[in-house]
Amino acid sequence: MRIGISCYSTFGGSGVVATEVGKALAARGHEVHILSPSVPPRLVGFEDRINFHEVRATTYPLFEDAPYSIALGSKMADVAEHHGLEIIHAHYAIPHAMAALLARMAIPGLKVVTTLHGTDITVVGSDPSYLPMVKMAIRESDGVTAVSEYLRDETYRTFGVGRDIDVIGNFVEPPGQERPDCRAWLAPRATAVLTHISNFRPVKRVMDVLKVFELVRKEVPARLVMVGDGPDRVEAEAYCRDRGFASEVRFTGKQLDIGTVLACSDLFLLPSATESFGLAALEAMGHRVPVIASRVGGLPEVVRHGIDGYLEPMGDVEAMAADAVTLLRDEDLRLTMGDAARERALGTFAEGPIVDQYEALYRRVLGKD
Ligand code: GMT
Repeated sequence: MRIGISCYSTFGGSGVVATEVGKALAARGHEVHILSPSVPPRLVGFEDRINFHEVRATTYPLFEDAPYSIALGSKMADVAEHHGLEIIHAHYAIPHAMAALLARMAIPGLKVVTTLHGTDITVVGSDPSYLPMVKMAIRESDGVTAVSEYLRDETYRTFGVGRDIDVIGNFVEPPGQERPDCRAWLAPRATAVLTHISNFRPVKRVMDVLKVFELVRKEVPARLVMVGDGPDRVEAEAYCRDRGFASEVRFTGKQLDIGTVLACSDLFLLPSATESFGLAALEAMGHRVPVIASRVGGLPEVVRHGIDGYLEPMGDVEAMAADAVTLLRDEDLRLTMGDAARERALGTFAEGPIVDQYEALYRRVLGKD
């Protein structure tokens, strides 16, 4: 098949999933064209059957903002026409799904599959300034997927659309074996390493990560590694300085090689306000790292409370810290949970079966079943 994939190029789950799906499809022999404002972080290296198309919205003095959605629709139509695309797979509804529907109007026969990732439904998509168009895009796409049952149900509840939505989760690959041992860079000997990875947006509640760590460090020698960047980083760094534990927290900024950090981590913290799936948690689990997270959104579909980690009410930093201390004081329990987490991540959420589901959906919308 010849497939166009549209996604954001910023660090974030939807771009990661889109790029990894594209790479997996190309490895299976499909021709893949990725359309994005710049090269997505996971699209490193030259790979056969993967093509990248930069989307640029030309500006004009009349425009207050260059109309990116129109430029994206135009690029989709152009690539579809000249490379014979059969499908555009839009990752994150706004504005990729609407742009793909415009391209479909320009190129008869082109099909549109939309994957809903999270805040395109739960936060931004339900805002009245976007809701009618998100609803239309969900209704009119030839296929729609959501990354969890929670997100599918939220979509039905918020938009009242009466159509089938396939649930296809995020996935991970088995971690590569060759990694530098970074534990000595992160923490002194016999000190636990807690890790958080996100884009530091309010929905991630990075201040809760710090509050959990602040309680844990009183009980167990520990270091915290904060990977990523975003609007709440300045406040987070200031908090660590003000509370006198800045030297125990390492802010790494955005990192491509999260595998190396996870391979040196004992626990992963994800106290989000909402999380449609929680790809970062799944990646931690793939590295045998138990997860302590909020019991919100799709996280209970990923992390099994008491088996792969712990789920606590959102904002309950005391409970999360108590869980962390329990695990850090009981190495056998932590290793057992780490093994269970890895088995779940690489079993239920392995790349192969998940990409099979996307392929089957493409065939279905193309009538190739
Ligand atoms: O940052 C992004 O690219 C999208 C982001 C979001 O806020 O929608 O992440 C979502 O998509 C990921 C991949 O499907 C999920 O694993 C994340 O849970 C989800 N984030 C939220 O729901 C907050």
